[in-house]
Amino acid sequence: MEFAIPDMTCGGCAKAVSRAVTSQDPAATIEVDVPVKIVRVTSTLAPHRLIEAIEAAGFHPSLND
Ligand SMILES: [Cu+2]
Repeated sequence: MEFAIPDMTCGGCAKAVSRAVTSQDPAATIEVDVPVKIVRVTSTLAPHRLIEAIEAAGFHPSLND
């Protein structure tokens, strides 16, 4: 799945988002592209679980189709 996170602007944000995802699914594969503000995640979890975790870290993700 792929999330657009417009307020992810630097490596620190990327780290915080990655941490939020792995807190929910330690086995998740995460690919962060800061310049285009996109995060790709391979996980067995439902997208809303990860959205909630990323929001709790202070960001505003939306799921891309
Ligand atoms: Cu940042």
